Amino acid sequence: MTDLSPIADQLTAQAIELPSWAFGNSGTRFKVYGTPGTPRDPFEKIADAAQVHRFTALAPTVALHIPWDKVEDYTVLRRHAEDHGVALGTVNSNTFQDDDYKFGALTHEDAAVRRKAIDHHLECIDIMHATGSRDLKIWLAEGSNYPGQADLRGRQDRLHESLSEIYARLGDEQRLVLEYKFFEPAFYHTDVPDWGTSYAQVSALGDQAMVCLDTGHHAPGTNIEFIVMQLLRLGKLGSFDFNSRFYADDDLIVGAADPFQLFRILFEVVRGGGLNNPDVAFMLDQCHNVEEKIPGQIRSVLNVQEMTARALLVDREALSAAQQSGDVLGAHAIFNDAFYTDVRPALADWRESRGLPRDPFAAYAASGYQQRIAEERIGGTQAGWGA
Ligand code: LRH
Ligand code: MN
Ligand code: MN
Repeated sequence: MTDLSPIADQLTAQAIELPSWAFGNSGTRFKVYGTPGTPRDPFEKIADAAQVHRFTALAPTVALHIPWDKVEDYTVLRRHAEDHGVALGTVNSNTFQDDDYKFGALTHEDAAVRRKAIDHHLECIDIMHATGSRDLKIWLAEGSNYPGQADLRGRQDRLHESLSEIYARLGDEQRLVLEYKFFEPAFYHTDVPDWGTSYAQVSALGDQAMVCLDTGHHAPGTNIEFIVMQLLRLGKLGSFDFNSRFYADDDLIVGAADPFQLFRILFEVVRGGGLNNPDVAFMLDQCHNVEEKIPGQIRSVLNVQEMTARALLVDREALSAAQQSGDVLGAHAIFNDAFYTDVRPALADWRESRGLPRDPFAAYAASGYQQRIAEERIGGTQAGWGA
């Protein structure tokens, strides 16, 4: 059995933020399948997220998306979360579901549209004060479909102006994280397509602005762990949106498509001092279209934990020695030895020693929670692309 005691403290400190939208119904543009028990409002989404934390102790916070999670009084939502043993986390803005934003929001040619989009972000910051959230996460669905359609340079300049106004409103303890994505919904150019653009924009704002890296937002074949290394090296990796993909922005369970890639990313996190580092938020950004949502999130946080444990098990001293001596295959073998270590039995023991269930899936199933919500909740909301 793998001895986890040397890395137990780091595992215990691990915290992964859940997206509220993972608990609602979602799907593709072809069909959204309803699931019995789907939350009808943000309060129920948070109650469901709390179940993931209850059985894993890995997910103490829940990210909100505004306006999907709009409520009358956010201090009530905050207390509700606390009553369920979790806290509210990152606030995500949304400038991609309004007719006014057809040709952009923060980059729009029309000052009135930019004003509306900036005001939405200022409202998000007000919400963050009420929820106690630190991070405002901005992902922009802005770009163009045809060469010549848009003034690429002008949009970049307007983006800087808009972000500056939002940034100026942040409290001392708050941060702005700017997420990039290489395409979709725009198919020719995107205004924040890559880490370099995000880095350039946030660097121009100041220390409280960081980059958000969504693992599904890169072209196939991109060496994501290299980007992780570079952003950590530059002190600008603010957060992860973890998920996995086979093709594009698939939003599947993290670690499902390419566990080795997740391992390589987490190794660079460990190597670069990003683990248990308050500057780096570990979030999930996933949708569960065909699988059960709460167990889907349990699977996700366990996948991250398992790969974190393996990344922590890399014999870094031996690896450095092999690297320095030019021992190509030796270094590769040391790296892979950790990747191929099955840490699951040891993590079950570790959970038990902390008063947690050895098998969180079995414990959740036995709790009766799923049956209860399926009976009680009629008429759930669609996550994300609807309510
Ligand atoms: C965009 C994105 C972004 C959104 C979320 C719902 O593709 O990754 O983080 O806020 O999806
Ligand atoms: Mn994302
Ligand atoms: Mn995405």
